[in-house]
Amino acid sequence: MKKYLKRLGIATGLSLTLVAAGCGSEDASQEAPTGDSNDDAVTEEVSVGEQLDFTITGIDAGAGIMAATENAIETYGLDDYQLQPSSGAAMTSALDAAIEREEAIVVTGWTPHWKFAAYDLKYLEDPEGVFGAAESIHTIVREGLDADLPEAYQVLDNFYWTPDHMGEIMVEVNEGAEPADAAAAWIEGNQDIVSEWTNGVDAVDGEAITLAFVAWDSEIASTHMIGAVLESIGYDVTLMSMEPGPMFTAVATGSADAMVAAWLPATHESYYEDFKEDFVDLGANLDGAKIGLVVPAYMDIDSIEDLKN
Ligand code: PBE
Repeated sequence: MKKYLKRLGIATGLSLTLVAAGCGSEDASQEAPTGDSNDDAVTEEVSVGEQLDFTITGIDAGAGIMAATENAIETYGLDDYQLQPSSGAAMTSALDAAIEREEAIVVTGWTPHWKFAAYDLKYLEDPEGVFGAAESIHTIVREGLDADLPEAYQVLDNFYWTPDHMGEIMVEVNEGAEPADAAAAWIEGNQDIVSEWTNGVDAVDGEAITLAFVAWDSEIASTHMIGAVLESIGYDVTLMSMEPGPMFTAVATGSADAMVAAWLPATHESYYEDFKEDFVDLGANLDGAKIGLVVPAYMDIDSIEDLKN
């Protein structure tokens, strides 16, 4: 594989520090030809892969974006790379630490997500289309919910918002708010939108409903929000956090009543195909979602293909 020759600039803090330390030693200054500028001293051959330690920082192993990234590694021939599983929270703290030092990092990223408001980031282009085009997030309920809890069914069927709406809750939570508090504040400030989901729906008297979700930042926001809306019309709401496979299983078997966290058509395609006969898909609650590989804007690459260099 032909290695890409990279001229290190200010952005690659670690290498610059190493070179600077070298220059400070007597040996290095003796070896350096007279008149050598600092600029030349920081020119090195470090491939993008080496800068990244051939690691893609991932999230929880069952996430759809992890399977898609394995597929990208295969499709783009990124044979030397490993996909490091972690969690959504560990991924964003690795991103934060790398940006703090202006180091190279590539993460499994998705929109809506607060990280795009907090940092200057970019998606790597995906000319092979491995990560699919725009995604929608669907609301899925158990068989029989329309008969058993018709008011909840109506609200869940009506629920539709935008990536910006979801983002407002995510940003608050990232800044330290409890998800329930951030959801309540959003509902308070967006009565016009929420009333479109609840208008004409009768109040209920403490009937129990359980919502399954995975603790991804986006789904923490949406599930707490819609849970609070259901509480506002009288439901006794339980939010159950679980892994992605169990989330789909729970709604398919009826151990959970609903979820608002199915990313389709691509991200959760395999889970969806496994269970689609056993639950009811109420369609999109959000359009314009996206998954892909994400890097800090200061990195000198634009496409997943560039990871090979
Ligand atoms: N995500 C957020 C999930 C769906 C929601 C993109 C991390 C996934 O990859 O499965």
